[in-house]
Amino acid sequence: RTIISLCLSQLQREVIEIGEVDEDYAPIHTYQVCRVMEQNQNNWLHTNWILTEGAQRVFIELKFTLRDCNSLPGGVGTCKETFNMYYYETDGEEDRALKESRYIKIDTIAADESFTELDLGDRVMKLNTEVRDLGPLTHKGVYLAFQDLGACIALVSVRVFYKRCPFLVKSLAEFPDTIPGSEASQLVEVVGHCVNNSLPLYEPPRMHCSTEGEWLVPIGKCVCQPGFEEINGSCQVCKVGFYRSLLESLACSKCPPHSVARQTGATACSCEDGYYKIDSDPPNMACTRPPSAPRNAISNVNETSVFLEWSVPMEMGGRKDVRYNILCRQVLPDGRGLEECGPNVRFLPRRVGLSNTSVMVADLQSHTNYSFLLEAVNGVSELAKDHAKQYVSLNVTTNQAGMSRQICHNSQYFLFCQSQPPHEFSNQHHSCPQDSSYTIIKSKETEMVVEGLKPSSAYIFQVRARTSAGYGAFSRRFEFQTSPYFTAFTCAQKQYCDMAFIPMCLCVPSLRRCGYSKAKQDPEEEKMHFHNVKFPGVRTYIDPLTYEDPNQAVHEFAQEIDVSFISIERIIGAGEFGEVCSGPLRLPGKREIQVAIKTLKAGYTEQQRRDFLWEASIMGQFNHPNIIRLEGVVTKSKPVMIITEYMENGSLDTFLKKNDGQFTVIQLVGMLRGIASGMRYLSDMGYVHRDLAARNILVNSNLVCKVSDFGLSRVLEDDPEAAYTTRGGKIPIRWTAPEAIAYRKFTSASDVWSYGIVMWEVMSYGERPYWEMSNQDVIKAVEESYRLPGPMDCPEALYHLMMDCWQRERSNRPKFDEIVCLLDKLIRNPSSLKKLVNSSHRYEFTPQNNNVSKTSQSYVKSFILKKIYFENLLILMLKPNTNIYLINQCHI
Ligand code: ACK
Repeated sequence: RTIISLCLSQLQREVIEIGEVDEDYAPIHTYQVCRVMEQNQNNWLHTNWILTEGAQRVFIELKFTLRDCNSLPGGVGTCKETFNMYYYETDGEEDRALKESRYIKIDTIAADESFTELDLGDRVMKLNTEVRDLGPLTHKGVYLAFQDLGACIALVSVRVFYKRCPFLVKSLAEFPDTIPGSEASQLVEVVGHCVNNSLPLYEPPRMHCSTEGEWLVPIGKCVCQPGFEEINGSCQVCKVGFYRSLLESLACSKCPPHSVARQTGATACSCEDGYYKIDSDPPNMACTRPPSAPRNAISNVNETSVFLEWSVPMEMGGRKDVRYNILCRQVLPDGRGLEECGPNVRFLPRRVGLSNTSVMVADLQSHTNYSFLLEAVNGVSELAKDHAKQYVSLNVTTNQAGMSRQICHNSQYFLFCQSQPPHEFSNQHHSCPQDSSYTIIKSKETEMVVEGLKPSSAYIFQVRARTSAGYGAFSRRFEFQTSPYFTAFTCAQKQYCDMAFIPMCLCVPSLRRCGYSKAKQDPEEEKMHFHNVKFPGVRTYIDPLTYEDPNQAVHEFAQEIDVSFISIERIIGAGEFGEVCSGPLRLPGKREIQVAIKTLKAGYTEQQRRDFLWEASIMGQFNHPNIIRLEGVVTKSKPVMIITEYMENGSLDTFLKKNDGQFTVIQLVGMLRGIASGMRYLSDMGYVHRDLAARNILVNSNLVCKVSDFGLSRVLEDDPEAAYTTRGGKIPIRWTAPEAIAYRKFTSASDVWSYGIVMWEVMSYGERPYWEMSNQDVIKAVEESYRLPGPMDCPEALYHLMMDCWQRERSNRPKFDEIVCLLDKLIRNPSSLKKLVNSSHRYEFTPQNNNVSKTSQSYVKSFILKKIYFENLLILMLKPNTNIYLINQCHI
């Protein structure tokens, strides 16, 4: 508090200045007035001009005594028990201050205690203390004045002061002496400055000065700058052999192994000769060196493949980031030396940067000598230029090539038969039935399109190859049926020959053929051909379960992102494991992008962490415009996060409900095409989604739909739609094919069924499949051949496709590539979408089942909200916006 000096002078002579002593005989000086018996009193006392020194609010403390009017002899008359206090602001001393009219009233002051004659006799001073504050003040100074209107008072003291927050040093930051603001609860923010070799940590230190003159709410702080540490409130330099590099660390630390600090005040330690550090190594990490060579290398030759295996180096160089590189050299005949292996040799999983201690080298030449050099490297190998590379070498000789490794570069023969019933066929001759017509087409290409086929007709296709050694056997026979829509068929084939030049060819109908195949072959057999035969260049999905250590799977497929590159800005939803947020991702050297951030909530178990990161291990294997893209994972800090591309329009079901009726049919078909294309990619990769539904599709700002939710799609624990079946598994009943519900037969064909349901969801703008029917009723109805009716305004061609996806026999359902092709055709030819499902076809009971009446009863019941009987009429209240038609009045 700062006391402002003042002295009082009277405006009128009635106020008497008296020098007295108090009860302790200390001298006191009072101003008194006591003209209680006289009318019209107006006695003034004013102060000198008080310089307020910049204070915007001043406090006035008054001490006074006041006589109780009731104790006065002769009645109270005009006696008063209060007086008034006034002020007048100016920038300097003024004569006008002596004019009463200029003053502004501060308050009327009453006494808490008044005294009587008795008190006087006892010499008891009943001293009152009152404090008033005044502000906001805008001038340099102020006059105060006291007005008496007929009381008996003695003003003993007037103290005028203001409050200030005093100079302060806190957490190495200095805050200046500060005058508070003028408003009662106002806080004045003051930025401190770091003293004594200190720096602000994260942000400049701040404190807040209250009107009470107290420092409040400290924010930020200063810490000693690198090379210094805080001891007893001041920054002391680090000693020799010690360093401090990070503002966050408290004290100087001893240099880590193989590093030194030769001077005081070191901010980092330098590596001893032969030891190195890379920028990403933390400062407290020891300096390291390159590893020694791998040990115990062995090889295992299998035909023209070699499996190489080795043990970790004896000396890892002090680092954990050891990787292995393979140098492959072919030994040329006749001592002509060595030649680096060409690009045809395949290394699985790769040639350089291997984290495991084994590699498979495939597609080597048969009966050839090779020399392999295995090298171990780590993060500092690049820096250690003087360090001689250490290899271990292995010499191997390949054997004869097996059946399946050499690509023939000769002619192929494609054979087409138009056939009715399938006949037994031999491998030596073409197998067209005698009564069928056939065509042989010779081609050097490995893919061909056959057009002009008859719609809805059966065909058989085989292929054989010819090399310089002669003809090979015919391939396995592919039977297929052209659809009502497609009369073109593409066959692509890959063929492999063994070294004896007997061409044995495998033919794979093109994964991209546009035929609407209804092949009768066993789907299991078909799958074997599509998925289990791994052709070079066809990528397959790797189940993270095949990794002993799930963390390894995550880091194999997902990039680790430093959390400092991510800013969390908004929470956009709640996921199974924690919040889903969004914000910008700024990777160095890349343009900033918006991302979705799935977080793992605190307090998770190791199992939950694994389950959470499972999704990243799967998603990281995919790269397709209709599959949600994984940007990376954050596992080195908490919370653990999965970072994916950001999809502005969120999940498809909610998006469609929000925009009911807003899109053209072409836009909706475009969305469906995208989903089918994503699913085609997944099925080509051999991945079965198991939970394909509109809620698991995300939509971006360009209406591009992407398949997401690979989380626990294997067990579906996270889908609120998933219900327990009688067999104990959890399944989203409404989206799942009957065979998957009944005996867990999940295949790409069951994904196709779900895709049909997604089509229905899209065309009905997010309607719930089977509405409010119970799961049990849905299972029963589907079993009884009931299928969802065509959504309102749905093109017939799309509804036919949905119905095909819901074929009971899974091999009769279209494949995803066929679906993509059909949708492409529809988009190219919009008039094919003009014909809408008419109202009588907006239901579907296939004639295979005679239980129509039973089914229809339970089906119709699901639309009835309320039954009202009115006289002899039955009124049914039906659900709004549903496709209702009358099947049979009697049944209703
Ligand atoms: O329907 P939504 O808005 O879309 O609410 C859910 C929520 O997070 C919980 O899953 C949204 N979401 C999930 N992944 C993404 C993403 N990559 N981009 C945008 N939103 C997302 C989802």
